[in-house]
Formats: sequence, structure tokens, C-alpha cells
Amino acid sequence: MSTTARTRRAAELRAVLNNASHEYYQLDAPSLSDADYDRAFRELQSLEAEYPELRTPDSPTMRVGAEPVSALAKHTHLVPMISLGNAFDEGELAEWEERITRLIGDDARKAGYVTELKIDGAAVSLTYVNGVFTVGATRGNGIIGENVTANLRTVRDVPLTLRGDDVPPLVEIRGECYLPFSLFEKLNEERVAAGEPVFANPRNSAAGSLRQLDPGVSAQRPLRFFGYTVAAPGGMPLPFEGQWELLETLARWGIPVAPHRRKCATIDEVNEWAREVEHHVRGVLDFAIDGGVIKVDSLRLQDELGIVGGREPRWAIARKFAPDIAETTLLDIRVNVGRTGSLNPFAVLEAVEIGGTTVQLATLHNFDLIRSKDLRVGDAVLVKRAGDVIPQVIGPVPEKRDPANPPQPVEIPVECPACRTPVLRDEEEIAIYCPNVACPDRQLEALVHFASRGAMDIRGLSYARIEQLIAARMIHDVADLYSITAAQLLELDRFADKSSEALVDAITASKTQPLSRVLFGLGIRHVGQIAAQLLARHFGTMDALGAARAEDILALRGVGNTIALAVVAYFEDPSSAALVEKLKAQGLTMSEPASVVAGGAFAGMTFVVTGTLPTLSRSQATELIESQGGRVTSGVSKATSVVVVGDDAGSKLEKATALGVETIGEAELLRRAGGA
Ligand code: 0OW
Repeated sequence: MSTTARTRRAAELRAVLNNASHEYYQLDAPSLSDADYDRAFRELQSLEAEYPELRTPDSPTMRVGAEPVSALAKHTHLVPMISLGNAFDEGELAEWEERITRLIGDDARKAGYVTELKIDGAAVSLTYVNGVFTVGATRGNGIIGENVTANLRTVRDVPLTLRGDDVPPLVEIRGECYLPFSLFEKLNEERVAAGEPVFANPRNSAAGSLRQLDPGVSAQRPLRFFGYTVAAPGGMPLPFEGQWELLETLARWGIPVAPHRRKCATIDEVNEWAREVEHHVRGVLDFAIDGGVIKVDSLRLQDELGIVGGREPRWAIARKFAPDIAETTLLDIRVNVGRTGSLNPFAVLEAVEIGGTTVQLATLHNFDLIRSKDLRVGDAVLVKRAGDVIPQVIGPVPEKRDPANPPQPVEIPVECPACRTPVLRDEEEIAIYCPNVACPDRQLEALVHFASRGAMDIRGLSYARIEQLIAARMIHDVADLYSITAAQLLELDRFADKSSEALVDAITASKTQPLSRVLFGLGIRHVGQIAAQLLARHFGTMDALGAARAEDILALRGVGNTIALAVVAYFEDPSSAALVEKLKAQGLTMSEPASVVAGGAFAGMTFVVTGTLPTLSRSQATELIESQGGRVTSGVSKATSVVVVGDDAGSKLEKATALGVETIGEAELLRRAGGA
């Protein structure tokens, strides 16, 4: 191949690969298959290996770790990286606004504010020369940082070239490098396996990964990046006038910008945003934040307000949230047996204050996780509590163990703690089960689930009352509920005339609950609310479903092999088939009203789903929307009625915000579908 042809081919491959990265990481809509990407990448790598002069700074092969260095070189920032003052409550935020108003009158209020998530990672600065990524540096002391260019090249979120024709010839883009929680835990598991100390929190691991001397190690650490400000040498014109436009421009140039930002006309709107983020958004983010950043939405006013002591801008402030991570002692690990028989370990903690509430219990998911985190009873542990999500144990603080007498690793149970039946472990799943259907703990949990709001919704039948009925041997399974009389209840503690009548009425009323709620209430393995609705709306009655073969069930869109086999197995199992007959004899209708399907809550609406939803797969969400008469498309446009937003939502969220299309989360989707 001639030199010209080689040069052209290399340029072509770079363009294809960089564009594919942009589509994959920024637009969440790849058009090039992984195989084609790898093929092109290898062709470029071999071209550059044979003809090194073809290697350019923006070549995607530069992302693969370069040689290790003995120490990081220093880098002086073009423009100092300033820090932020803090406001810990709404009062202090009001004082900040007053200080600004004293200086420039009402102008700030007129310009309005921009609120951004305050990413809790490691601040970095990216220098682009003629739109090509040239230098990457840590913040350091704000004036001089460390050159970590080779490491930042391995960060997929950092574009090697900026897009658009309005990029200044020399510009520094500042932002935060962070490690998502999901990857932080995985990284710690790997460190435990490698016998290395675990990272205490995502922030340390981001900073530690960035300052790795060996880019090959950085390349193994999937750091992410959000940009939030632009610095250009004095006098360089910038194509935006306010912070909101700055963020829009960064996104257009191909720099990831954090979601959940908002243009606020008043400080009250800022406070409303902060409350929403602290109590709802924070708990579902896959990355750590320690608050929000509030900025005056005008670069002119920012210049006028200036910087205090060269360190803190008067025009921006951090609205800090209460810390959502704290250290305490793991006093015990207990197990409760779920309704499906799974043994669910949970942590009993030394009471600790986190995010304004006292935490004494936390989830531990399963025993594999306990072993991979190497959690031991007696350990000092880090606990994360965010929003209204159940607290989680992030990991132990191993250096606090007494080397002379370290706590012992946790034994994985071999028998059920409630009925002593030897436990089973399904290989394809990582949970451990009690196979005994008559296990008292399983029965209790099964009854609680059956009566719960999402299932038969039997008001007044609380956990404590169910325990009471089981202890009085009045019920053994869910069908026995329908034989209870008010007279029997009167014999129990804390039951009077009214409450006895009311409970019997509530139980009787539940006989006409739709089939979907009965199916969900029966706790058939793998059949959650959505699957129960799909099965009920398709088969209509319990008899029809009970008579269905696996292939009939498989014909449903959104219902896979696992569910089909689990449903058939349920009806083939003598004890559950007998239970269904008992429920029928008790007079439960167990049929799905057709009206639910015809009109449908989403009739005539168009939805787009983006990002990873907490519990629904993309196809389940699609099924749910279609089962309610809605339509699902892939692109956001003015014709879109609603965008359903999950974690790591890509540019579809930006587009929805820009077009003013309504965005909701999974919980709201379920509520509107009548599933909640
Ligand atoms: N951590 C952040 C964040 C942000 C800078 C630029 C002007 C004033 C501070 O998400 N969203 N916006 C800014 O704006 N700074 C942030 O973090 C800073 C970097 C260094 C100290 C803070 O962490």
C-alpha cells in the first residue's frame, strides 16, 4: 500500500473507531458491532506498529495503556482550578445569595442559577489543542497538578478529539473522574482476592486509580468522567454566555455531562431540586455524590463577582448533603428465610447515624457477597445509606482487625436456621434455599407477601397479626385466611369487635382481586408483578393458566423460558396445585378483568426507555407499556409522550430535557400502569 493510501486508511480507521466510541459511550446507541470494532482496531494497531509515523495523539490505540513511568510529571494548569465554599443547609444558601445580591444587586436573581450533582470523585483537567486531547492532569493544589495523560486516555468517557466546529484552538475542560459503585465493589472484590487492602470509598479508588504509575493498571480500572466547566486562556472567546449553555456545549463537543442538572429561576427552586436529589435521586445513582453545586447562570456576572482569595468563587457554592457513608461495627450476621425459601443474610450493626437517621440493620444480599467482601462478625465496616434505599454494607475495614485475634470468616449455613432442613444451592443462582415448603419461616413470609399491597392488598393483615394467627395455629397456608371468623379473632389479644369484623371483611373483599394479583401473591418463582400481569392478561383465568403447556406460555412476548418452566412446575407440584384448588373452593374468582387491557393506561402514548432500570429489563418495560396500549420507540422526538429514565441514561435524557419531554423513573411507570 502506498504511503498516501496508508495514511488515508489510518485516518479512516481512526474516524470510524472514534465515532463508534462516541456512539457507544455518549449516545448509548452503537451502530458498529463489537466484532467490527475489534477488527478495525486491530487493523489500525498493526498499521501503526509497522509505520509508527501513522500514530497520532487522537488514535484510539492510544487508549491502551502506555509504558509505566517511575513518577508522575508535574503540570501547571493554564487557569487555576478553584475549589468551592460550602452551604450545609437552606439558610446558608440564602446567605450566599444575599452576599451576591449585596455585590451586584438583583442581576444574579435575574440570570438565575444552574444546579449540578456534586460528583464525589477526583477533579481533573483535560487540555485540548485544536480539539485533540493533549494533556490530562489531576487538580493537585489547584495551580500545579500531576500529569496523568496516559491514564486518562484509558478512560472511555474522555474523548480523544472534540466534536463540532466551534471548539477553541486551546481549551481546558474540567470535571470529575469517578468509579461507579457497581465497579467499586467489583474492584474491591478483586483486591480481596488478590490479598490487597480494599478501598474505603469510591473517591479514594478514583484518585488512586488516576495516579497509577502503570497505565496498564488504569486501563483495568473502568473510571468514568463528567465534565462541568471550561477554562480558556484570557480573552479567548467562548461559544456560550451562561453555565447552562456551557454544559450544553460540553455535551455537544462529546464530553459526558452529569444528569439531573436543572436551570432554576429562584433559590426556592434550587432548594426543591436539592431536596429531590438528596432524598430520591442520590439513592439510585450508580456513583457517589456529596451534594450539589449551585452556579450563577451568567459568565459575565461570574467575572464581575470574581474569586475570594484566589480559591473560592463567589458565584458558585457547594450545597452539601449529610454524609451517606459511615463506619460502625458488624455485631452479627443473621438470616431470614424468604417466602421462596432463599436464606437472606442481613447485618446487625452497632447503631450509627447516617444521613440524618439511625441505622442498625443493613442488607447483605447473599453469602457469596459476604465471602467476596470478606466480611467477618466483629469487623469495623463501612455502611452506605442513600435516599430511601435499604442501607448496604460496602465492606470491612480490615486494617482495624486485631492481628493477634482476628474475627473469623463467616460459615455458609448448611441447614435452614428455622427448620433445620439441609439447604440447597441452585448452581445457576447464587442464593441458598430451604427446600421445605412447610418451613415456618417460609410460611410466614409467604403469608406476608400474599397480603401485601402489591399482591392481595388485605388491609390490616400486618406482619404481627400474621405471626399471631400462625402461633394460634389458625392458618397454615394462604387459603386458610378465608376460613377465619370474627369470633375466632376475638379470642386473640388485641382483637376487639370492630377490628375483628374489619379484618374478616378485608380478607373476604380480597376474593375478587384480579388474577394478576393472586399470581403475584402466590410467590411463584421468577413470577414478579410484571410477569404476573402478562400471564393474567393473556390467559384470563387460573384454570386456563393451570392447563397451559410451557410452549403456550413461551408464546408471550416478555416471558422467557425460566418463567414458563417455573409456572408449569408450580401447577405440576401437588401441594401448590392443591392450594389453588383450596382457594377456588374458598370462592376466590381468580380472573383478570378484560377492561384493564382494552383501554389501557397508556393508550395513544409513545414511550422511549433509556438507561438501566432498577428491576425491569428493557423488554419487560416494553411489554408493560404495550400491555397498557402504549407504543415504545427508540428515538426521542417532539412526538414522544414520556421518556422512562434508568441509571446511566445517555443522550436520550439530554434530548428529552432539551425538548421538554416528560421524564419518569421505573417506580412512576409502574404506578401509572396500575402495577404499584
Ligand atoms: N464535583 C463536582 C463539581 C461541579 C467548579 C468550577 C467553578 C467552581 C468549582 O461535581 N459540578 N462543579 C464544579 O465547579 N466543581 C466541582 O467539583 C469541585 C472541583 C474541585 C473541588 C470540587 O470538588
